[in-house]
Amino acid sequence: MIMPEPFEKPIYVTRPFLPPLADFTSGLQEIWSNKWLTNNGPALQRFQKELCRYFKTDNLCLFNNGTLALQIALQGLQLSGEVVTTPFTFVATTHALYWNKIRPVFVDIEPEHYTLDPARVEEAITPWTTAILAVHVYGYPCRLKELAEIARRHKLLLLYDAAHAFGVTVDGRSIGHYGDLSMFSFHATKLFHSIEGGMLMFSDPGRMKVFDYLKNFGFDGETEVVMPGTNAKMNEFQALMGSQILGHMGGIISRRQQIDALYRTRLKEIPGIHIPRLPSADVEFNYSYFPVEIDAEQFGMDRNQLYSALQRYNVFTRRYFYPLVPEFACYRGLSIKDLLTNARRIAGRILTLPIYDSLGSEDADRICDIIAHLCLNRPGAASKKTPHSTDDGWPAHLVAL
Ligand code: T4K
Repeated sequence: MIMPEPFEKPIYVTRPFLPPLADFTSGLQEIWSNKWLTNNGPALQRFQKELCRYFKTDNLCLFNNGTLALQIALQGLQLSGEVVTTPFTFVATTHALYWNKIRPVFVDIEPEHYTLDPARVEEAITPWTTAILAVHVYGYPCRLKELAEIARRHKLLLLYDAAHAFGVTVDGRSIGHYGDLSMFSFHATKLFHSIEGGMLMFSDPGRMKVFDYLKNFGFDGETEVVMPGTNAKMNEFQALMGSQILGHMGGIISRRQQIDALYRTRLKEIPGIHIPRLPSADVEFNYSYFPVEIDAEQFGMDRNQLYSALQRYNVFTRRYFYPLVPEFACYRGLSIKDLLTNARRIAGRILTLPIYDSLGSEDADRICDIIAHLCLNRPGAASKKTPHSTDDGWPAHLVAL
């Protein structure tokens, strides 16, 4: 194998899609002439209508980010006590519970797609449990039917953090139609974004008014405040960006699908790399992340060593989601009954590789070359060293870095 060279420019785990600048500029002209920058302006109203068409629902509400959307959801639903949730997520999922003084009860995930294990959820339910908060992590749908059945039997609300799941459908319906409520994040790092942004989608139209109050200080008209709300409104620039990207979603997802396919073909040949299989045929997937698990013994170096080695090649992968949420200082004191065996093992092995629409196939191929090279030249794989390798198995030109 030819020794791969480091990338000249950094390759990040993701890069945002941006609409053609000329399109955005003409949208800005409208904002300039309206002089309406935020507070339910015309761009926001248009974006909301477009999303209603996209998601085939009227029950959605926009926010300035996903975290506040989730916090407001929990507040608006007046949840309290305990909520059964996953430790394998971005910390914002848990923070939203804490901001509402709700105790997170962490239970384990299933090993295939890293979503909540329904059997563990059921075991964790107590008289204080008010809801289940599950995460469609990396866009992989949770066990929708099992969780719905548990929620129904125990009279719990079923909430989904669908931050990663824009564009995912199950049986032809957006994943946002499952459960009582879903939160989508439109952050710049997501495959669909509005710079920052978030959305709630919910089954009960009666919730809309409360969410609208809560994101706008609780105002009902000009002279009345009906509840102590906060400020979580999406502004016109965010709405314009989201609106312009929505039309490109088909192309964005199919380009990601090509990269996903390339990675799968190339990486399956490398020992010690486990690639989660794609979701079942009833799911239209969004390819929002490309997680792999590293088996240190077979690969020859552990996940952290690979993460660091790739950085020397200018490839900046991420360890989403390591450490697990309960291992952060602010949650370490919580007593957790579940051993979280799968979650702990996976957090120690997971690595998310770069995937985004503007990543060239030749770049994805080169990332695979680098990973293959690092595996072949790992310390101890003496018989397989290339002539360019140093004694400890590192490529010579990297030792000085
Ligand atoms: N629930 C879940 C399951 C979530 O994953 C998230 C957010 C939330 C809730 C909360 O939703 P939001 O309140 O964020 O809407 C990022 C994002 O900030 C966060 O939105 C996301 N999840 C989380 C998984 O990842 P970081 O700290 O890893 O992002 P950062 O700034 O290191 O960006 C990663 C890479 O992306 C950079 O190395 C380069 C690239 N990048 C990033 C930005 C911001 C760009 O190329 N351009 C950019 O503008 O948290």
